[in-house]
Amino acid sequence: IGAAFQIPGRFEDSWSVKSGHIHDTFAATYREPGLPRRYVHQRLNHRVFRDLPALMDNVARVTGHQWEQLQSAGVPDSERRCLRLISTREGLSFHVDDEGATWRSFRFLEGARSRDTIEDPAQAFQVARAFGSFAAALRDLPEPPLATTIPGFHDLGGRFAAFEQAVAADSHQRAASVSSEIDRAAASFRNLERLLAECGYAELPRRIVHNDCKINNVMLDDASGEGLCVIDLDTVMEGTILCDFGELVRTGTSRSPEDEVDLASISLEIDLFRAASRGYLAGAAPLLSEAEVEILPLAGQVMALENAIRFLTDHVSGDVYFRIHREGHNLDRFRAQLRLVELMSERRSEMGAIVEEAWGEIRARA
Ligand code: GN1
Ligand code: MG
Repeated sequence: IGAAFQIPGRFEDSWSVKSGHIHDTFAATYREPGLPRRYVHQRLNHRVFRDLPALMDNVARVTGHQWEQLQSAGVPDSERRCLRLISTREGLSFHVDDEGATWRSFRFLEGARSRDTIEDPAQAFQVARAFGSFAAALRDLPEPPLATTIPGFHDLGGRFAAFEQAVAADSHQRAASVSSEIDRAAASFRNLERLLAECGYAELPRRIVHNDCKINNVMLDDASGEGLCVIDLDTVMEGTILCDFGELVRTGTSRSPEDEVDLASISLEIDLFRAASRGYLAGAAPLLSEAEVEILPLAGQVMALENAIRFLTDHVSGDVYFRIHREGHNLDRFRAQLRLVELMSERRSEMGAIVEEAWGEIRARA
């Protein structure tokens, strides 16, 4: 595959990067004159993303825009602060192999890594600021609008309807064994639907956002700990700040993994929430309206429930969407996410006070 791309060196070795639930990711070393250089090769999931050329056009435009911004601001170390796509030998952004699979390649980001769980507030701040700045940097992306790579991606009502359909179809005869989970998901959805309507969710501005602000989608510098580069740009398209902040809170304010089976061990850590709020607001400040800030305390709950519903849908449907590593994995993910919904619901007013305080500090500084 590497031979299809503009990689000057000789292939040495490659290994599989087992992170992410969607694509197949590999890293490889090539011996270039004088030094070994590493690249990332990804085989893209065409069942999840139906129009891969449109997706790659989005990614090329977004990374190109980031690169131009970094260059014109004279930021040192620019090549470590945004993804760098490698063109094919024909000058395209992707390669289709003999089996019809679509591949893309990036420069490997040396001396940086992502985390699946947050270790301390400083890390939460760094990840959050990187995502906030990412959204702010895209506010002047030139026309035309980006393609919608997954229709209805964060349409909670649509996700719930799909869930109900999957339960009704019950293609793997699993619904009966999870009937109490199905009821809890439905009750939680009804409750949140009402809260969102009260908070003016439908009127939120639509912007170009990341749409998948899971903490492991930021690369942190090994030496300084700085949030260097936002990755996983496949769902960058129109959306809301609520979903970005919510996904960050879902994944970054508990130290438990997404699929924790010991539900009693899951906790919401308010120091991590405070750091994430400060970081995100600092990064996205040039962009945010008051209405967007006001709804943020509800965001984590929304995204935990959205993911919970998607995991349970996938369990009932026979695990066709998210890669699983054990039997019942999507059900474990569902239970852990629903536990987070409960915890966040209990502490919503506390989170509200923190967001208000952090926003006040930023406005005072401005
Ligand atoms: C998927 O690809 P990855 O692992 O970063 C999913 C997200 C979910 C997440 C749950 C395109 O993200 O929406 O929130 O898993 N991405 C897509 O862990 O569906
Ligand atoms: Mg990812």
